[in-house]
Amino acid sequence: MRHPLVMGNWKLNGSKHMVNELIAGLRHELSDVDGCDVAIAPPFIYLDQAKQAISDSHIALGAQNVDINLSGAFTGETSANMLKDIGAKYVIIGHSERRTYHKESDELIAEKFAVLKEAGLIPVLCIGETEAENAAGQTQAVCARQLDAVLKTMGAPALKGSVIAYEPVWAIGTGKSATPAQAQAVHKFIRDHIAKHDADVAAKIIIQYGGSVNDSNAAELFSQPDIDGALVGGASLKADAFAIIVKAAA
Ligand code: G2H
Repeated sequence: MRHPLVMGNWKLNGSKHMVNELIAGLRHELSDVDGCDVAIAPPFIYLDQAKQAISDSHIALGAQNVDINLSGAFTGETSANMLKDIGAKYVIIGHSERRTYHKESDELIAEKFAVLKEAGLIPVLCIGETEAENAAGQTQAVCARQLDAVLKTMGAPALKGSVIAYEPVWAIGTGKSATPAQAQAVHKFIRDHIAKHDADVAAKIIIQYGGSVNDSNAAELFSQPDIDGALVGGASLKADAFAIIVKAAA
């Protein structure tokens, strides 16, 4: 039985005031939630503040990115060891916004996956097709290619304990979520693809859905057999909406 994970990806949003307010709201709303792992991924600059604010709660800390280097002359970057040091548990990699705006390749993302595993952090590997790729019937091929970049360099055992987030790019921040049936079909494809390499890893790996998840559509998405929680963007910025999503997964 897989334990779902609902994670808030705050993206480029927040302030010192908002971090404290939102986390106080989450602590209040989620105090009695059991049966679902919960995490938040604030911007780097607020990670330490957030870590203090979630202390003694069951909310875990995530980060939104990592560099492949551990130290040295890499201006503006943050290493896996630094994230570990600050108390992060999860790190999002391969988000389509980084693939698009920062030109991150499948190969670079596989390197990020490797440094996170080495540091003992849990990668949340985002994969998913664009609208054009979807229209061209390439959804499975794109997801397979993005997964294979990690599988080829690391092997299937490296996926053990990691998290996959299927995020169709056309559904991100658009208010146009994939339907539960659409998402389920791709989640099943992802699990079957991993099973070709390692059936046990495939059966146990958490595959989140991401893309316009909100308090109205979460429950139906989570009712699908291969959807194990969500990576939530916009709706993670409001404690009440995020709590409804978490409770729908629990
Ligand atoms: C997809 C998601 C969070 P949103 O990027 O990763 O964002 O829920 O705003 O579509």
